[in-house]
Amino acid sequence: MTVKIFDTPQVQDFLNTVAGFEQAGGSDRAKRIIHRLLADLYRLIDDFDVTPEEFWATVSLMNELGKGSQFGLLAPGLGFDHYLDMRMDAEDEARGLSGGTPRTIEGPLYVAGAPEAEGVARMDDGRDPDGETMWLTGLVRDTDGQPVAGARVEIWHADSKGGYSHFDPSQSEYNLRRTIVTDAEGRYAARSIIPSGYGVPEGSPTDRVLAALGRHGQRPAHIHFFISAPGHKHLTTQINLAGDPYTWDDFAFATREELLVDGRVIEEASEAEQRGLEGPFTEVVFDIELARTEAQELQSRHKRPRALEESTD
Ligand code: MBD
Ligand code: FE
Repeated sequence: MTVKIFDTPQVQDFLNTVAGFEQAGGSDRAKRIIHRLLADLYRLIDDFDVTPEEFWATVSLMNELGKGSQFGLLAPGLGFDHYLDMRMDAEDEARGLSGGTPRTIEGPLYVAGAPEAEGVARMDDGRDPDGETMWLTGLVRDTDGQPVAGARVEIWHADSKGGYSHFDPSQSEYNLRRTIVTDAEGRYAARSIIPSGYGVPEGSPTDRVLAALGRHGQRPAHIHFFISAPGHKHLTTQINLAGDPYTWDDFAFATREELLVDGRVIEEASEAEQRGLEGPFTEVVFDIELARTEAQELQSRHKRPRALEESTD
């Protein structure tokens, strides 16, 4: 038998009590948000006749997600990260702050405190036997085309197996993570290895949620960037290496047409020599355009708990 009780005064009064509406203390915003969230969930339980078995299986799944620190992984899979991007894009548009290279999601695998270099850096530790040499370079300019010298370009990406240092204990500290400061011409350059795509760990709680939706947990090969410079809007973005089967089938919904980059294989020894490389390599060029702003709060990345980053609240 199915019953519907959500709209009764008893349930509505109960929700007000649970959300702390009758208490003087606490945060008004927290109360209103929790009230809405619980009301939506109570109604969902009523509408879908969620059984106690289903409810407690979900609680257990959430415990497992938490135990594995996987909420930050499930979030992009459920589109939250991209949804926040869509909201920030709309906000920029409304404030007349659009223009420049588009943003896309940070993801859960950034680690603060990577080594810094001026102009050029080597990012890989040379220990990935399948690592194919990549030369990653580009110019940072403002939206008027003026080069931005001294811009901080933070780059992080996966190895040839799709693993990220810090989270993959088999890699050395800060492998494939660097901060490069652009030179007088606004250029950054990195020697690294071509990253592989990422896959959500098989059988993990995140994987099980995606499987229930008939979805996979794969990301195309990509490289993450934070770019910042005084007087310019902080940019969080990624590039995708073109030709990946998951380019338009990213479980994290981060692909944007403007951020697709074609790697160019270069065989000439003279070209390698110019860059201090020993053999054939793939050159990946990503030029970045930063929007100008005097607003200080738009010039740095948003606060978020991150690995090895001191929390600020
Ligand atoms: C990643 O490498 C990533 O960038 C995202 C968004 C989610 C999981 C793994
Ligand atoms: Fe990633």
